[in-house]
Amino acid sequence: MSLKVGIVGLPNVGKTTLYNAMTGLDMPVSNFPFTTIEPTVGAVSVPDERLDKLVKMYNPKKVVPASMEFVDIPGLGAGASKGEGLGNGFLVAVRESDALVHVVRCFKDEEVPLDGPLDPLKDIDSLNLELIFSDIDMIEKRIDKIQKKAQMKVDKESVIEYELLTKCHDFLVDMKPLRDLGLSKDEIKMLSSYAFLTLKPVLYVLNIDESEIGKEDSDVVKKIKEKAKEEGALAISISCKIEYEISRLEDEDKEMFLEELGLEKPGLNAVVKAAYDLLGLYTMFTCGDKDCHAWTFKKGMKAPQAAGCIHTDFEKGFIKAEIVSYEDLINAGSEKAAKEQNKFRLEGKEYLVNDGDVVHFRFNL
Ligand SMILES: Nc1nc2c(ncn2[C@@H]2O[C@H](COP(=O)(O)OP(=O)(O)O)[C@@H](O)[C@H]2O)c(=O)[nH]1
Ligand SMILES: [Mg+2]
Repeated sequence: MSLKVGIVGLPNVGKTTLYNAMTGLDMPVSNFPFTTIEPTVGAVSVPDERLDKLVKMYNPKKVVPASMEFVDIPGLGAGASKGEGLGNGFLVAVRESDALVHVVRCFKDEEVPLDGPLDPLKDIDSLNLELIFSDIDMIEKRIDKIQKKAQMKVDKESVIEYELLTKCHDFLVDMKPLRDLGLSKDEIKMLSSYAFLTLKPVLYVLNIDESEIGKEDSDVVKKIKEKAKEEGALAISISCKIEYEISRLEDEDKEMFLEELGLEKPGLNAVVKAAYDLLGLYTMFTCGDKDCHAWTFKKGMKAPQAAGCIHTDFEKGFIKAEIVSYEDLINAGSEKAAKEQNKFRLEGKEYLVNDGDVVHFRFNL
């Protein structure tokens, strides 16, 4: 599953700080806008308490968590859709992302330069506007091409496409993102080749002051969370700087620091989990005394396709899947006990794999 989450936001909001915290890498972070000059991709392990419990049960030699890719996409200042800042080259990186994490600056820090007064809601609009302009631009180019054909009703496809694009265009010029338009599944499928930027699922990461961690949300954070809800987007507030510091600590120190902050877990866990959900991803596990492995597959996949996420041969030669749900296995206490309680099932090609299924695929080559 090579799905990518693009990290976007205005300059100096903490994108690279968040990226470094998640990936464990150390890309340059500074107060200069456009410090990051190229999109960088990094793998991030998906935190999963279920895997931790399975590891306790199986005691394997090796543990492999599910992972997903995040891309630090710089250069999206106001005017990006017109080639300003680092230009619209970066819009390509946005286009190639399957979902977006939009980092919003809510922290006050005199030392980190800001373009005008701190105004997170305005910042959100200003970045979203660039994405809207880019989509409008793309639609207008396409409409120019097919308009004549559609109006003369040369073929049915161009008429349908023209009408759909016109509907999208009218919505965008009202400065609204396409994800709010309520398009049907079929319409979304028809539009998939355009990879519209405002149709991508979004998670707002509100980068708050460290003094606000664990406190009640500030008014502006509350407002953004409401706005996100209306848009069908998600929002999480964390301090990217503190998350970065947490990510660099050894386990023991980490726990102490989290306790001091009044946090149960790092805020990053929730960010990664939310991004995973945005992409419509599920996790299945393969377990044994050699290794415990969490695997990512797409919600709605049948057993052979899910098997293909482990190895293409598994899909080609799929015979059956031996399956126990995570809950049944944990409740039974061991694989042996779960088998004795008849909690293992044999499923065939039509089985829709569930989130948390512990699987063993039978295949032949
Ligand atoms: N006070 C504070 N500073 C931060 C925070 N996150 C990032 N910064 C600082 O803001 C500056 C820009 O951060 P960076 O991650 O490079 O932002 P980017 O331009 O969005 O990639 C750096 O000096 C960071 O140390 C935060 O949560 N609090
Ligand atoms: Mg950066």
